[in-house]
Amino acid sequence: MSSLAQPIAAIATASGRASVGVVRISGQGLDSFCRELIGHDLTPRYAHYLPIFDGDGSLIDQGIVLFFNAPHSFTGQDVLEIQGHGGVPTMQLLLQRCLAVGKSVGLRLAEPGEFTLRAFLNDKIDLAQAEAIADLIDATSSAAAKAAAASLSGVFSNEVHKLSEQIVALRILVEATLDFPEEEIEFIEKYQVKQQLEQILKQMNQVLTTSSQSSYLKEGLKVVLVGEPNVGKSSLINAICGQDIAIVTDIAGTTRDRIQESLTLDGVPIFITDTAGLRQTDDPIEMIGIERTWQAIAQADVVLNIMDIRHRTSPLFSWPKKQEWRGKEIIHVLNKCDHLDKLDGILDGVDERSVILSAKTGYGLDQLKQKILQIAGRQVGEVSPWLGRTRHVAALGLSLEHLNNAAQHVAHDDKVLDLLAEELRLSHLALGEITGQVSSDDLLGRIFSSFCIGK
Ligand SMILES: Nc1nc2c(ncn2[C@@H]2O[C@H](COP(=O)(O)OP(=O)(O)O)[C@@H](O)[C@H]2O)c(=O)[nH]1
Ligand SMILES: [Mg+2]
Repeated sequence: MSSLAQPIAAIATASGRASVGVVRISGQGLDSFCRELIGHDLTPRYAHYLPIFDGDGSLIDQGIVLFFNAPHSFTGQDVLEIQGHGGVPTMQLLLQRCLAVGKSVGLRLAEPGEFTLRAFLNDKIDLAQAEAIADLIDATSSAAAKAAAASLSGVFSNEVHKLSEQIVALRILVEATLDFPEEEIEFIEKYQVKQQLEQILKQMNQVLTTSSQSSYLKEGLKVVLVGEPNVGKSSLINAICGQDIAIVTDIAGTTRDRIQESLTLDGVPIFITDTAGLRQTDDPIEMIGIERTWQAIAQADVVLNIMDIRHRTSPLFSWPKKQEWRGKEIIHVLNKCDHLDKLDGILDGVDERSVILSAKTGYGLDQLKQKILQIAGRQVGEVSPWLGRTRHVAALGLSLEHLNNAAQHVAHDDKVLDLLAEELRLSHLALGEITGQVSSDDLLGRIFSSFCIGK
């Protein structure tokens, strides 16, 4: 990773036609650079309206120049922001002029995410907050943007810190008692270790659930439509997406390959897949389609088990042992309800994840969408408390696993303190990866390289 001392510059705004564009520079001790570029000293945090001249004395642009002196800036270093007119040539000229003036101090172009990386390395923000900046910029819905803004303000990091602090408090107690093994049992009772562990486990489970549900806002929910031929899968994907993307006929086996479409439900990106109907067949092409259906099920988060309401047969019931179903959220869709005169009592005693629907008339479609959103942990219009990433979910899962092991040791063993200490250490370590207290160069490289330049 590159040296923090070297100053960096980039155009921070998107390239194109815009009223304003920003060139941003970060480095240690930019005073002399500013003096040479502008001609005089700059008052920190003051909006200077100034001309910027090229090397030959010709005017490039007039704009607002802001100087943030270290450590009171986004990166924690001196930061200069030049707001010029947002055309591409003007922005390029301003950047080139900065690079020319800054040559003597080693000013170079910034890499993607390098300003944010500096903010992280200078303890201005933690790793989860740094990720939230990228998530805020990349958000594809207002719900995802609001959740990312909450993460950036530190809501998620605070939850992780609270968990960390409780584990640390317990670690200190355990490690202090390690040298006195004869006091183990009294120790566990005296400090109510069991109860403390239960309390932390409960909290961690809640944080994990919210993180995993909110990660759907960013990463989307993979939904697959599955059923016997002719139950109305293709009709339903068309109805959900509001357009004819799949061929619908009453000839069984019409859909031979997977058809994918994406849409947004209340801010949650949904990737929906129509599949070939599952049945026993000798047709080699249909067999390939059916193989792909099983693959689609294996990759999905949610399975819509579509049935004809009059027969209610399903591959889920014919092949219940297929491992592809494992861990999937399943919604049972009783389609073609327009064939029935009366719908009363049909859902009595049936799994609550069932919906009566007609892909033909649209009956039940809103209810189905609600059920899909519920799986993503969302009530319509609700703001998620923060935005999780898969990385956070994995780290929380690992931390939880070690905490569970710790609880097991306490529950089953007498001489447990050293094992308990080790599990608590590993649990704490996993949490540290979320906020970046423990992080490798490799991890940082992967996170920051996905940023846009100038951020
Ligand atoms: N009456 C009625 N017919 C439907 C409904 N959904 C699908 N169909 C009909 O059932 C047949 C098979 O539909 P299709 O969507 O191709 O089923 P798939 O094989 O599961 O993809 C077509 O003739 C559709 O028009 C529904 O809700 N009501
Ligand atoms: Mg079909």
